Amino acid sequence: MMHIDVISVMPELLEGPFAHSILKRAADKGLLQVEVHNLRDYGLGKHRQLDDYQYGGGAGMVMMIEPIAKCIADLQAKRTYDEIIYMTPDGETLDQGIANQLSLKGNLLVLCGHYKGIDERVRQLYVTREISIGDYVLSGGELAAAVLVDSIGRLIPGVLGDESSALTDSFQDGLLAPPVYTRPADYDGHKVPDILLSGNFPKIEEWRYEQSLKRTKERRPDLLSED
Ligand code: 6GU
Repeated sequence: MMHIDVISVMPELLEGPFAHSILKRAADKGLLQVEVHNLRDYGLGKHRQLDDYQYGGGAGMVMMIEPIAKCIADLQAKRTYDEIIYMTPDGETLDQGIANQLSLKGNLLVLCGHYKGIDERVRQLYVTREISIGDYVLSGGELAAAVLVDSIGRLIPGVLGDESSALTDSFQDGLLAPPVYTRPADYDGHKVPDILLSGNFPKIEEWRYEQSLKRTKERRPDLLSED
């Protein structure tokens, strides 16, 4: 079973996403276990301090290395990690390829940043991979971690009900997904394309591929010109 530990100063932010959605299904099926660890438990002194002013001056507090190091050491006593991932806007941008790669791993540790960031030495000494979820700034890494873990969890074989459904996602083949329809076949004169009602599956697959290509050209030409 895949295991993902998440270190956070705001574990409440992660409870909702992990208790519901696809991740709950994955946990119930014994395919993925996600555990959130409260960094506050490792804070320094009676105030359980986690952050301090930055050397050299400047606005914003920085997360100290000692609580993070203690927390990681505790977790490493139980598990060996394939990757220690730091969620940060200056990391590599998450895409389907990264989610695919990480879904094949056994144990992951995900560290959520807060405040102005974490002491650079945490990154040098512990972090093996740095991931962002896009070019905008969130107040903390928690929501980004929820996105990352969801994108990984749904790719673990057996998590999704229909085994093939992750394969037909947008991006899985480098293209956007084609349009889909369900009942009624005619909604107030707005009809479902005839081909989908034809029962001719090879033709339907061809149509879907054409639609994927058309949609990708129109909306995301960058996906077609890469590599
Ligand atoms: Cl991983 N963290 C924060 N704080 N903001 C982000 C992000 C991560 N990815 C995009 N924006």
